Amino acid sequence: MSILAFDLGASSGRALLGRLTDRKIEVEELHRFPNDPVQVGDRLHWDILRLVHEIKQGLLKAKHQDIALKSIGIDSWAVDFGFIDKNGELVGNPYHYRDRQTDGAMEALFAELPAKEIFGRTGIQFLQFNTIFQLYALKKANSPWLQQADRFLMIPDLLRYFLTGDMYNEFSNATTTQLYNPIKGNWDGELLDKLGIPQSWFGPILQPGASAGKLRHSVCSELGIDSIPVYAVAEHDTGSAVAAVPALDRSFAYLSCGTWSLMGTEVDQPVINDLAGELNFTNEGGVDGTFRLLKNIMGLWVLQESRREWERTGKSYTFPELVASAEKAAPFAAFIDPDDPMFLHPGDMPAQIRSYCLQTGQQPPEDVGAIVRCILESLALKYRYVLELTERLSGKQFNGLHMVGGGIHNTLLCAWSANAIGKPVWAGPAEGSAIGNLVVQWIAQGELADIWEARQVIRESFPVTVYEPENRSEWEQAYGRFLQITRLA
Ligand code: LFR
Repeated sequence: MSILAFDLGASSGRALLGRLTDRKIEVEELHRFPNDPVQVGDRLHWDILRLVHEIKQGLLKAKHQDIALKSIGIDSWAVDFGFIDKNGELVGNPYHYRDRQTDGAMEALFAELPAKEIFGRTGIQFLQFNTIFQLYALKKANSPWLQQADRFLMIPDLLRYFLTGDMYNEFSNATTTQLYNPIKGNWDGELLDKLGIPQSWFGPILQPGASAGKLRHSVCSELGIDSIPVYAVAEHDTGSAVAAVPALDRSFAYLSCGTWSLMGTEVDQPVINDLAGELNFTNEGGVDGTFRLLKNIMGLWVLQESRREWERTGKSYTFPELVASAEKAAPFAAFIDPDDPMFLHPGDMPAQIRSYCLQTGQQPPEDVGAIVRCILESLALKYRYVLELTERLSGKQFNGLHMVGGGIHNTLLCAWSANAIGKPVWAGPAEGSAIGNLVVQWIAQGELADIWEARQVIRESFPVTVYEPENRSEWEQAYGRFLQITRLA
């Protein structure tokens, strides 16, 4: 019997079909579709109704291939949301977290509510696009949405609602709002009161693996299919990706590598203390009561945006071409801190990189190969920095790094990451989020015992490529210079 995972990522959305036979997972991409944000005037939106359409197309493809589906689950990136009014209708068209509405919102809110208190209550790192700041920005802008809103749903909650008619908030995503209190195990009512946000918007929280209803009658009759159970999975894509890390050792470090790079370790209890606050680490809710103690790193976004910029100016390169050009460029010529806020919004990244280099007294990279090399080396070195912070904060020592997600197709980045951290990188699987989504459905159905059996089965089903560290002394020296230039030291 097959199940389906809808995984909505920044470069595309996918419907991945999963089959589990004799402890072997097989996956097949049934449907792939664009998930581009839509700029309207100054605002950056989700194309939310198109996604409902694409999900239905995925279900239709299953029908046309005579695939009987036992269940489906949906995951996507965190923090974004929509509102439902009291008639059950969508209010407005959800914003994308890279919209500029939250520029300055963090600082403005901190003047009213100290950062320390917010972190103490939620254990979530400060990123300007967190839901709490998006809501604050909507309030400051007197958005009429706030008058119309009756319920708050994160994007996968919203899509699930459109498919099932049932409204639930899923746990892993709920934690990323920075409105959830992991100590209380519920929405932080006092925090919501202080922000002037109605508690009544926030509904019951489902754990990954809970039943979340079934396809509603209207969807089934439109598509001519029987109803299918829908599960809450780790609907935060990073939660699903970490569920799919094929670790055998319970104390492991991971890097979920895609548009974002999310690096950290899994913990049983959130780590909420001064050091975690100072290092701006987060505690995002995971599968089986775990938490992801991690830090966001801007990731391949800077490369993806550079490519888009080159394309806009008439020069198209494939990712393999870009990587090949980087390999030929001079090593360690210039570094950026990929997490500088100047790289957050969509835009002309090569120009931003040049201006970062000028500001930090470096010769800016000029040609494509030099720019790509600068991005990839800087990412690998930032991984080293964050891995060391993860060890310091968690008190664990890691003997290597698990990399999962589409970014592992970039073998140069994997190899350089191993060089930068001076430890092996174990890369795989690439479809981390979708596989994590699938295994949580199988755990819910009793096909897999728990997350540890799931990880074992993933390990036996998908190849893991090992990258051993090389050129240690050059990378060690480069790391010293990187820390100085980026002022991280
Ligand atoms: C990765 C991710 C990160 C989150 C960012 C924005 O896709 O979900 O975990 O910080 O996107 O939501």
